[in-house]
Amino acid sequence: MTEVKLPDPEQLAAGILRRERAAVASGLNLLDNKLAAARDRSARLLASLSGERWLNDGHLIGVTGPPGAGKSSLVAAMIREWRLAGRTVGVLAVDPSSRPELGGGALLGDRIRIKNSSYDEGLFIRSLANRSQLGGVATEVWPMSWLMLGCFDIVVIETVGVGQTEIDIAEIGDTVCYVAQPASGDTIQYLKSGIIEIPDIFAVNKADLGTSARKTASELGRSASRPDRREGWDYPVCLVSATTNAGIKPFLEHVDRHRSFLADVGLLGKLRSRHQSAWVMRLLKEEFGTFGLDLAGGHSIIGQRLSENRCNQFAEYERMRMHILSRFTSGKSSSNSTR
Ligand SMILES: Nc1nc2c(ncn2[C@@H]2O[C@H](COP(=O)(O)OP(=O)(O)OP(=O)(O)O)[C@@H](O)[C@H]2O)c(=O)[nH]1
Ligand SMILES: [Mg+2]
Repeated sequence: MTEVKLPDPEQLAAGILRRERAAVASGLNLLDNKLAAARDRSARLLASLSGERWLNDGHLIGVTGPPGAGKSSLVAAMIREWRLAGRTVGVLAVDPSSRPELGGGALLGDRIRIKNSSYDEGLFIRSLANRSQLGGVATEVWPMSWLMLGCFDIVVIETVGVGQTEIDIAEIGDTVCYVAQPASGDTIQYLKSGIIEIPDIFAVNKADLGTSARKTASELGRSASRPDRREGWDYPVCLVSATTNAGIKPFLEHVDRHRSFLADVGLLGKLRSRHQSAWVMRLLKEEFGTFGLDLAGGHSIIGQRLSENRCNQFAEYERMRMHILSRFTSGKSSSNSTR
């Protein structure tokens, strides 16, 4: 078997922070590589990218909703506005349209290129085919979104689905936008029955269809008034049309307003740190199983260690991995603290 040369994580991190496209692409590939040697380097890469910035800067936005609601079209419209305003954007599209039988993974990219033919340094799109099929968002999407947060003002994650996917996306994004399809009762039923969490912002797309979109918007407005709403936030329902561009600017104002809200009430850093802990737990469990989690001290010790090093949870993650690996190899199985 030929050995694939893996990039040096520290050099890669430096290139990513300078927003070099080749470094961003290579970093994302590394995070997506499941080989044991690559996992070591991925953890080192993430550790060298961590810092205060990850608690305070940028905006991670999840865009989710049922198939065909117009998520990719809406993301393309959002990108156009952001780029006009000079903001840099990274996109992770977990896009079922990128199924190979439908012609590959560039649908969103193609759509944007149509309007924006020149090469754009401030925009990076990565399509991930078939990553949400096991009822949730694949674990690699989370570190990938954080890598992008290291070098873009705005990072968007587009996912399709209902149920677990929304819960997962709510554990990645600062702001979750739900794109609803006009005249589809499903979303309202899911909301009422609590199957989906309340997203921070609703976008009822295809407003150009007229009455059906307006009706869906007003029904959603009523259904979203559940008691588990976050205090101080108004959960706006926006009517938009990705095709005609109607309503996109006001919708984006709500998106920005949500980030300001989180920052003002001191929730942004807390939310991110909580999300990071949840994903570190998931990554450790995926790699080592519950036995591995126990070797690192169990849930509460791991949670405590992560919260003590909030700015650099990936470095903490790397230390825990190393510890578990050494325990595996030395054959010890005590579940004491890793200190
Ligand atoms: N009339 C109208 N059609 C739209 C609008 N936005 C998207 N569409 C159409 O809706 C269809 C689905 O759009 P996509 O953007 O691919 O939807 P999606 O939610 O990303 O779809 P999946 O990723 O496959 O789940 C396409 O045929 C679009 O042209 C809109 O604002 N108005
Ligand atoms: Mg799509």
